[in-house]
Amino acid sequence: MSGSASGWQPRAPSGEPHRESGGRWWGAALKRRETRGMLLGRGRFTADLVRAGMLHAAFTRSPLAAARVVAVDVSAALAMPGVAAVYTAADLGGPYLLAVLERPEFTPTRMPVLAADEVRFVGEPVAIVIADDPYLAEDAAEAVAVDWAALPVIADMAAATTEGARQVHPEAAANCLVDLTMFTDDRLADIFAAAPVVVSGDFASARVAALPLEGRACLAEWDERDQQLVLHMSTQVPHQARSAVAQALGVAEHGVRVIAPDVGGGFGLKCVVGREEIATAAAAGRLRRPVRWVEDRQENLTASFHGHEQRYDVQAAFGADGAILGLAADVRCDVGAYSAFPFTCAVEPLMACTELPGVYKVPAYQARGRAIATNKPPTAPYRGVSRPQIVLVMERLMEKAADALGLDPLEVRRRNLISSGEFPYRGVNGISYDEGSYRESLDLAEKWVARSGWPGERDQARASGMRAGIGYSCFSERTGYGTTMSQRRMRMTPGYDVAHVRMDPSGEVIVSTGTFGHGQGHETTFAQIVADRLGVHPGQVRLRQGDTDLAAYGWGTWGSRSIVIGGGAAFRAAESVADRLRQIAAHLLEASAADVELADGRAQVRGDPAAAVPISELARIAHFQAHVLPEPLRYGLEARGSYDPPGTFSNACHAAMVIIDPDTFQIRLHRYLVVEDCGVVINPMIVEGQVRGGVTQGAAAALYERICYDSDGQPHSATLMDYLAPTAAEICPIDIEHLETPSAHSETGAKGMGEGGTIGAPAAVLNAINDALSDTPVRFDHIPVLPADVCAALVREGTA
Ligand code: MCN
Repeated sequence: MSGSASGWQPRAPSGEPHRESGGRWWGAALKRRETRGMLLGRGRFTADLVRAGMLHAAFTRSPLAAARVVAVDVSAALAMPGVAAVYTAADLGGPYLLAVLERPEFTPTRMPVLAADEVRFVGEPVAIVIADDPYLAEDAAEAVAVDWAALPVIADMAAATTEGARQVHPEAAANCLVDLTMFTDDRLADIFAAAPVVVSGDFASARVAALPLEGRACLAEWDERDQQLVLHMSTQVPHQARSAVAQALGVAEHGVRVIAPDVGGGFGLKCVVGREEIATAAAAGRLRRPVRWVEDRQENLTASFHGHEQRYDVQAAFGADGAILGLAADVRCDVGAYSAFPFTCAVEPLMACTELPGVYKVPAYQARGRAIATNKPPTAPYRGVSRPQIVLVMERLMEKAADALGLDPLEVRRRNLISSGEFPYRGVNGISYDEGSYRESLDLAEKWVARSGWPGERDQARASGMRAGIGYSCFSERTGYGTTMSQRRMRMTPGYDVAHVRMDPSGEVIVSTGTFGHGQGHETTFAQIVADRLGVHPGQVRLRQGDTDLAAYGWGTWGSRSIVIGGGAAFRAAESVADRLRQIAAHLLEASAADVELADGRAQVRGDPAAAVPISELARIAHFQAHVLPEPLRYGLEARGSYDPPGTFSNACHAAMVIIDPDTFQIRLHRYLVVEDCGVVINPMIVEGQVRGGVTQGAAAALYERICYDSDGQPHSATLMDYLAPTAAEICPIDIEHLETPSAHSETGAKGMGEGGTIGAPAAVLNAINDALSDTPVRFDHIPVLPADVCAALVREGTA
């Protein structure tokens, strides 16, 4: 643990081994070992997988947002040369996915693998076509003749909640799939009545797409020898994909093996299971031939899972000194037509209501959260899961209160931040916040911004006729929570994870895990953790992951859980193997195991360099000369570790500077700073890469990205011409400072951080935009803010 009173301290400069932990590889900025292959074009993505006799799948999809399926005629498609099969829902026996939250407020709805009687969004699949090549499959998919009977479209939450609106699902009254009153407080009415200042807002964030480089994709093949369906799939959650296939197709879990190749980005889109992969698996099982499906960009933008379309109606009461007195929120999430498996559509309202107070001390709180069904694609837990939105809400409220009270907005934040001496802090939401550096990160960010001359640059830009502004956001990121997730009451509750560490006869190490890094650099960081424990070089440690036949059950990678849970499990397993190595060395060196140290590839008796044996020699003896060892040490060098932590909060403060062109109203990100604290940093280079990627996604949500639909539920952002994703040219350099508050709820002291960049950026950018407009009455509470929004608002105010 660190030496300072608050438990935090500046970490060692990038690249230096982490000495505090006593480790030699923790804290080292080792190059990502998985990157070289990718850069040389040697990645192996699902679309790279080819099999002899492989067939290709394409889907016949609905052109309407809401319609009854009157009849499907597949004869023309089937008659096309090279078409091997066409299956409808009836042909497959009507398989479906059912995600369940075990709460009375939740209405379970089935997501059919192929729609049978009714379609609920443009792009919903009604038939799968299997053909010799992908182009032929697409042509044949278009040749499937469907007789549609159009239904009135529920295109948005306003339409869905209008009195007497048609129900997207007959079982979901008022189109509400879940309605949760999470917190109530009888004192709030009096608090609001008496408060010197009450601020409020109608905050909104647009529907966005995760935009992985490779979209969803799979190759399903029947293994006759093992009598097993093998599904190679671009997924973050191989075991949940296996469970989904087994449940939907009614087969034993051991009859399915899911293997994830390289994944070209997941970002939450791939932590749920799609229907296309199940239909492809069903087709391969029937045809006993390999079948591959690779989503194209249009399908990815229109027919996969989206994220983050939310509205918040929030009021907050503040005292004259800036202290927040009460908070009341009504949260509505447009979750589209279905509940995604296994998390359910409640994941966003649940997260929003539970975590809204965030890093601030809120004494009285009430929150209602709803998931509203519409005729749009379902949503998945996109990176950050409601936290980009709730941070935006709280950070806007801080600014509004400061405005109303005539106080400095950063002072208002300080007045409310949970501070050292108050940890562990039990929030009004029932959450226990472990030690963090909320205040320290804000202090450092403010100093850094001043020292780096941002205010001067802002003044200069303003003097030259531009609009320029600086914005901040403070937030925490709950990471690595295991079975404590059971509070949500999902029928499939994510929890602990497992790791298996074994040393082979040459002294090299294989680690298999139930987590699945798909771009986060686990091959490197997990190797650093295990190498430290075993006293070997990280280059000797190989990670095996993403294969359901390798780990008993694992929960994959999402929710910034891997370093804490998977890394903790690997730490424990490696510790057990290290114990065994120490005992074998002690036996050979005639010493006490407690005196044996493992480092630099040697087992050595402490203080006696001559009394040492190479670890590779211990491995050789353990395997090839086991008879020289006493009975309990004879059975190889391996151990299983598992870990189920309660969760730990990392935290950060972001600062952004934007410049708005007064003629074109284009908003340019000019400067960006992140002060982050993810506890013990295992690999600073990887953490910084994660931060930069996350900030880019969050800034994109604030400035560019939105999926649009018209009132008929037709998508208007079906290509990357219409859906604006930033390139490197739009993102400014991102400076990063680290603080380190080691977590007591993590074997390594590390806290997760994989979503933080995305969580903090929208609020910081939005506050910067509002600061740039501070000489006008215009303020925005929604994202993205587009040049057209700025132009229209300034024209309206007569200040353009
Ligand atoms: N790390 C570290 N020290 C710490 C914390 C983390 O060295 N104190 C390292 C970890 O070892 C890991 C990486 O940073 O290599 C991220 O760790 P963690 O915070 O545990 O997050 P996960 O590995 O569980 O990744 C999930 C997170 C999420 S939720 C999304 S969404 C996301 C993200 O990661 N999707 C990504 N980053 C992504 N990056 C890529 N390239 N692709 C995605 O799809």
